[in-house]
Amino acid sequence: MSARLDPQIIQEISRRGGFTLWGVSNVTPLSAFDHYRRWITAGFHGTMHFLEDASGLAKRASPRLFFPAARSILILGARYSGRIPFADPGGLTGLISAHSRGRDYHQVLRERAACVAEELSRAAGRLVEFLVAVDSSPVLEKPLAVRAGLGWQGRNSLAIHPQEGSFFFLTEIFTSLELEPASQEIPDLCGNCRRCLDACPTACILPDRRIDARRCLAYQTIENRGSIPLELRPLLGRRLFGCDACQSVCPWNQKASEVGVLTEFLPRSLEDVFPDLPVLVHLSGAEFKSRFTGTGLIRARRRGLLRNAAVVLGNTGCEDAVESLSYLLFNEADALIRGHAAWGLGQISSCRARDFLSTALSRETDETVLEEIRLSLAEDHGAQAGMAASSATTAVE
Ligand code: B12
Ligand code: SF4
Ligand code: SF4
Repeated sequence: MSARLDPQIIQEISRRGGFTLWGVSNVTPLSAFDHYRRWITAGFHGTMHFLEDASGLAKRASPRLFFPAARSILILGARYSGRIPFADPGGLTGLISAHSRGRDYHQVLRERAACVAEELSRAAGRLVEFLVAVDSSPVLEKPLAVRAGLGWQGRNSLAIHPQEGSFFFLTEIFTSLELEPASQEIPDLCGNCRRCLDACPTACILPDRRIDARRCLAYQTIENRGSIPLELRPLLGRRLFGCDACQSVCPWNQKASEVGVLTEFLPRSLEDVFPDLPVLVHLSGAEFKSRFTGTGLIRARRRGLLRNAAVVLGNTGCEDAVESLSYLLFNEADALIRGHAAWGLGQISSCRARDFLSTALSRETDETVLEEIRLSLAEDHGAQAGMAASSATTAVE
């Protein structure tokens, strides 16, 4: 058997690959899987059915099954920035969360991790088998990161490092190399803090460090393919894609520096952080693709993003939003988007907004949209719109 790679070499190769955090885990079963299984059984994953298939469950429980050739797992952390480098333009703009303001992290990290794996292979002086996982693979990334000494799982459920906070992505290289596993874990440093629980707009953080994803605004704006539940829509504020509330308030992020943040994840323009919503609602399918291919926003698809835009426009409570919302209500082919546009107009509830709703009532043919229009006309949204507007102005996080 050949000698194990020197940890110093692994560190240098990881750093060169752009990863500021690294650690090694063995491939033995993860006890955290028990919490995961209970989470699935309770239905907290909502419609993310890819998280529940039988073969995926077995692989999450036992990482060895994910890549039978693996002897070790190198877990890597790559930083993105939690700060906003532009002044908030306000008005009819939405907010994109910190993890999606640059290039799609899946693509970037897959490429970078493959380079790291090849360098490791060269350093080992022999051909090494490896398989890279980033996010979408059936791997319990956070419990593995804890086992490899990258951080602890905070009350908001995310992996946190004492110097780097939690604004980092996880990537794993499953490898046939025998690497020295981390000798100790970073202890839980949440202490008595409960800031993330207090800041979560929907109170979806469970007492045992798991999330009821169905109520999480990241799930609603990114993963949910259908209608956003009525009671959650005002809580979106101006969040167009993702949510950072439970990370922004975390003291470990407030004291973290920006050293090592990957430039691929930085926004290139104001629009990458605060997109102009009237521009967005006019995007055709082809224009949407051309603007968002290569970014994480493509995951929500045009349908999801315009649905979210309609909710955010409604949450502004602003008369200026009526034009964009009525444009969607009368011109959009997708009933899901028209329905949310009707809701948005109901939130504004000015004479003009109500006129548009009444006109649509006589023209609309889709029953789900008609239901949204009726609800919007029946309810007095004045008070709610005021509430939403105030949450919208405080949502830069
Ligand atoms: C599904 C998923 C989601 C879902 C569900 C989130 C969740 N927390 O479960 C939704 C869509 C809501 C989501 C949102 C986000 N996500 Co996400 N998501 C995932 C994914 C694919 C699986 C997570 C999972 O297994 N959840 C199920 C629960 C049960 O597992 P868990 O959170 O690990 O819970 C464990 C603990 O509760 C532990 N446990 C139980 N009891 C106890 C008790 C104690 C004391 C302790 C210590 C632990 C413990 O056991 C559980 C099982 O392992 C991972 C990638 C991956 N393959 O792992 C990314 C991942 C977790 N997401 C990530 C990110 C960036 C986000 C967002 C920040 C994006 C955004 N800004 O909008 C938000 C954050 C929301 C939040 N607070 O979690 C990163 C997190 C990086 C990090 N530093 O931790 C990951 C790792 C992706 C990546 N490759 O970087 N996400
Ligand atoms: S991402 Fe937002 S909604 Fe989800 S747990 Fe964190 S604060 Fe709550
Ligand atoms: S905000 Fe406080 S409780 Fe929540 S994860 Fe950070 S340190 Fe832990």
